[in-house]
Amino acid sequence: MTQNMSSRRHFFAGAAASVAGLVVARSALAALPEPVTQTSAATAAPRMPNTGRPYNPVVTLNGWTLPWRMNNGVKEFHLVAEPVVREVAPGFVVNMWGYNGQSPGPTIEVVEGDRVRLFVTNKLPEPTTVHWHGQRLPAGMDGVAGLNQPSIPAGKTFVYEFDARRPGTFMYHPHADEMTQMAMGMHGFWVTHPKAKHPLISEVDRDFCFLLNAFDVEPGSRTPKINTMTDFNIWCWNSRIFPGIDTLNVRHGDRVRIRIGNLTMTNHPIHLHGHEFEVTGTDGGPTPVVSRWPEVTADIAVGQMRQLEFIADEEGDWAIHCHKSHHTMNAMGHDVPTMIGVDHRGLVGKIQKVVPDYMLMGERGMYDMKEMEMPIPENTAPMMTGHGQFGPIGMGGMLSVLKVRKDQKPGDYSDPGNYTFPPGTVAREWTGAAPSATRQAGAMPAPANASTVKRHGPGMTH
Ligand SMILES: [Cu+2]
Repeated sequence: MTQNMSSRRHFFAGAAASVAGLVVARSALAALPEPVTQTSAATAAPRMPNTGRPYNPVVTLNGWTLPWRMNNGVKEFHLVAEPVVREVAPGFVVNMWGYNGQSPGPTIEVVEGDRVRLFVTNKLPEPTTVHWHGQRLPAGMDGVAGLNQPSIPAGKTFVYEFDARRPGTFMYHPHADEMTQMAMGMHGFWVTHPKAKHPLISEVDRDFCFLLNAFDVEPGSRTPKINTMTDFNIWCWNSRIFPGIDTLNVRHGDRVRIRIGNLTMTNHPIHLHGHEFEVTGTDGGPTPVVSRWPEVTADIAVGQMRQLEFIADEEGDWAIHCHKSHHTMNAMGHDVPTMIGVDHRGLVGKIQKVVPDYMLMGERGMYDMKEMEMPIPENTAPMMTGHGQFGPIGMGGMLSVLKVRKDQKPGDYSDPGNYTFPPGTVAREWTGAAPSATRQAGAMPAPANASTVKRHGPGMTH
């Protein structure tokens, strides 16, 4: 680990040095729109369009929308690909690559039919490109390095230009050294709003978007491992983890759309509590009405985007999360054995000979850990954390809360705080006589150590 860390340090020291050398000449940038940088990881208010056709803007969870300049009827954006420091959760920052100060990059919002010009300045220590995932455009604008264009060398600015031909939900990301650049956090959201009423695109009261992304950050370090193929440990929405992901705050009765894109290496079944939704669109466009059915979980495969829509007609605080339970956890050592049912008395010393990192935890499940607030290395997210009004929530990663409130004002996206549960509507301890429990006939009697789970060898935690 020491060696890894020092080689990472060298890598980044080198990267920083070469980035410092890449001062883009002012004169060269004179004709470009001034790049806009965001330093905060907070959810920005929706950006109302001040030029061009009107539309109802989206809200990017823990993100923001890039302003544009109108130049002779063309919307001009300026993306800057650069190393960034992203606060993934309070107290946990990660060295990433991104755009305009953040990972993910800013959301780009345009209207169907807009002529769009995107300047991309490369402040990374290596070449990059931008691929505009899902867009109809000339092949030379599609951004695959070598296939569609020469890559953008470090220090250079390229320009992309095309018409936003179809409305929908898209994303952008590099198509040059993808393994490194995507693993480091380079991606962003793109929404093309319809130019007029569209039979398959409903007008919604709230329109949220976020990307699913993942990193492999060794506890105690702050730079992702870029060669990781499947063993990611930081499961993010827009490069944030619970409890760092902002809540989705809506007014009771609102029609809500949530747009989600998956840029990780695995699928994520996104599950919403308390409501049924329909998938009204993909990155391929709005779905035909006859193809829609009610769901409470939508699986979002790698490289896919989904638009979920529903009426928020149940007041309360409702979890929305990935249904893979390892994705609602934060960084954990990978060699933690399953210890449920193990009697620890007098065993810690012996176990530590076999499992050096072993701590006295987990014998009644992992629930203990969320209350223990275990000591953890500096700059590491706790494995599970976050508190609700009834206590610790015991999850991390890909989790947020849909807050549905009658008194949330239209257009107000601020967090209304805890839900006030109507009296008598919360599950509670039963203190009366309990009805006798029925067990399945013929069930085997449980042995004394019934809850012992056999360990299948080191690292068997998945
Ligand atoms: Cu997941």
